[in-house]
Amino acid sequence: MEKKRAVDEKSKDDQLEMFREDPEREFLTTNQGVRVSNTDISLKAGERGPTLLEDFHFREKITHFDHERIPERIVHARGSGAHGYFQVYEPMTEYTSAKFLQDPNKKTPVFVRFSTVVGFRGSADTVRDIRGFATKFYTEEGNYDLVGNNIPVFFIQDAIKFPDFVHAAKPEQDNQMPQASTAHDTLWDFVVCHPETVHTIMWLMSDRAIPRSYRMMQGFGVNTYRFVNAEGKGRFIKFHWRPLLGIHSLVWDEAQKISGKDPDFHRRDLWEAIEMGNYPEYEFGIQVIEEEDEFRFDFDILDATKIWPEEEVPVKFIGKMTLNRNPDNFFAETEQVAFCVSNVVPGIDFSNDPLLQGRLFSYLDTQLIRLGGPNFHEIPINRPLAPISNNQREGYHRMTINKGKVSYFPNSLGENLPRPASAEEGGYIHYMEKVEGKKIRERSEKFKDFFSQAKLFWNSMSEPEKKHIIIAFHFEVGKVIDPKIRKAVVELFNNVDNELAISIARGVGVSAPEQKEGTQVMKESPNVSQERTEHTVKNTIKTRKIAILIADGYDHTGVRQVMQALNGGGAHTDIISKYRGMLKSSSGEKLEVNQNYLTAASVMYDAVYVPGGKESIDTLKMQGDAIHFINEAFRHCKPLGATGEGVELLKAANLPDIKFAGQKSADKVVSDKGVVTSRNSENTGSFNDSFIAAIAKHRYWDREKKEQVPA
Ligand code: HDE
Repeated sequence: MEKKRAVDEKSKDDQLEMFREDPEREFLTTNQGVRVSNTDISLKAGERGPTLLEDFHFREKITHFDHERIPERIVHARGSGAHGYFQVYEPMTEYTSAKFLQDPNKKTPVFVRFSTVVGFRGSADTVRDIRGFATKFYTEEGNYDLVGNNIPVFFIQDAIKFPDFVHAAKPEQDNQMPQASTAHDTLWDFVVCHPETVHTIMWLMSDRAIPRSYRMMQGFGVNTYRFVNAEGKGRFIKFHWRPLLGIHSLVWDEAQKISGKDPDFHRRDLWEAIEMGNYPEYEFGIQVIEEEDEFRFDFDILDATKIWPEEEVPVKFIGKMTLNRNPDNFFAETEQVAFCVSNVVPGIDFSNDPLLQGRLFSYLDTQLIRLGGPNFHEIPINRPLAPISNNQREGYHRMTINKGKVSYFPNSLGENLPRPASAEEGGYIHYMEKVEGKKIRERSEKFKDFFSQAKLFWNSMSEPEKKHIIIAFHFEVGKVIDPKIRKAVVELFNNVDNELAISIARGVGVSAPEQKEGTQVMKESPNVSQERTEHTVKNTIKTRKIAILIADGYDHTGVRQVMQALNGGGAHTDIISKYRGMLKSSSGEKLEVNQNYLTAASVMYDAVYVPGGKESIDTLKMQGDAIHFINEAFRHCKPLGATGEGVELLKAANLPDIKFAGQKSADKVVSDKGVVTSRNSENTGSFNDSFIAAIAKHRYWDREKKEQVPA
């Protein structure tokens, strides 16, 4: 039995250490510890004879292999995890008694799992989907799981609809298509049958659903929870995470291409960032509504299809989470981690949000089948740091050897222990909310307003974001085969905005709908927009990936200067050329190529730089792959930089409507819609500053107006 331990940043790691196996044992053995003399040839009756049943090593090896898989999660099957810690900024005593939210010096260990929702375990990372953002806090009072998403609202209002929704969203039941995509008839049939989905569908069609990185997306608890302080005062709470690197997304064409080039794009990005010491950080925020204000809003605060607009209920940031360690073993940790919404600690409680109420049942239940029985809390990644003491016994794969005779309460044979704890002793006391009512299958009236917040969302988008939403509809609904569903989608979204509906209609072969009475809503909430929100930053290039295109005869001084500046700002640079190996500069130095045109593509980078060197540029100009690299990055609105003769390569790519640095004023740096050029390839100082500022902005949406770029 594990003893009580102090909870600090290292304590989960220490606990896991007891279960880690050193792979460098000298001899191969069976699971019984018997040394194996041959693991390559099975025991046979003669060189060409049949295999013998008595070959226990063969049977054990094959049997174990045959049973290696466990069922994947019904939703959120595809995921990636990381360890880290959480620290509160100041004591939250006024709001909650939760101990991990009191002491700013305390580092509470966490394990986070990010995921997509619809795709199978082996599906691509960059599909259009909501992302899961689930956090397990190993607090001194027991495990607290905050199982959130990167979009603050949900498709349905009542958990009883979840199986219907997921059946409609998953591949269709007759042919198991399409994989990891909502662009098909059953999903959109579900949508048109359920107007409550409209608000979340707006978010799903937005750039939120194609994040650049797990490290650059927000997280939301979605459901309404409760904080309860030591005096027993309760308040309604919504949880938020905001990434310190800013909130950034891919563009749709890019996301689709990455699915082929690197289906592990987000998993790799998270893994590599942590390996390199670029630890992802997120601030933890709360929105608070006092109990007496429960009915003050024009939405029901228990409705998970609604946000609490930040203009009405501001977010207070109360702490920070840092992810600083990759798992040792994907299966043992990321696959076997079991998040349960019902895992709460004293000071955190639930609300009557009907989606949350259903979730409280579902998560524990699903682990029973997925992890094979009621003892999954003993799996190392799920073990709390707080000691466990109760009378639960036996079941599949029980690890704990409970000593003594007594496994019941009350008892006289075992000093009546373990006994329930009072509130003062840390016992969990459920919030004493007064509840009364008739047993009915009904929702409150405000739940029936399906469109106001969808309109609020649409009104709050910047122009480029609106355009992306329309393109998303063109793709998703464009793939729907049944014309009556496409028409019904247009009619449904005509309740949100007539211009939106007309734009959708144009792309999906449906006639434009008339303006509906009373659908104009003027309200905005800029924080729902990724471009307008105060929660993003656009002043850092930390951890961005920059591709540098070169060939033999490149200008060495220029490359080194620019690389130094980019790396100095925390960005990662890769040298890309036709072949891997070494390249020779015009002055004889050498540089190693990290990727070739087949192993890399512009979609895997945030920006592209082309240094000078006449011979290098003459070669690149003749390479379609190099020109394509530039065109594609331009089309995806990424910053491009070029110095010296490098400018000629950008010119050769026929980028529409872009001003370049001219031959005559060598020192002048020209920056136009994220394309930064300078004819000076020896002294790149002011070029570096402009290029870094351009990369920090991430994307130049203005360029989307030029659709003639062939990439
Ligand atoms: Fe989940 N959800 N969900 N969900 N969910 C699961 O639990 C469920 C909902 C979320 O990385 C399952 O362990 C119901 C909202 C995440 O392991 C399952 C409803 C939100 C993860 C389940 C919802 C989420 C899950 C499947 C009511 C955002 C992955 C495997 C409609 C707040 C956790 C599992 C991980 C996983 C049920 C809705 C987030 C079946 C019934 C809303 C991040 O129990």
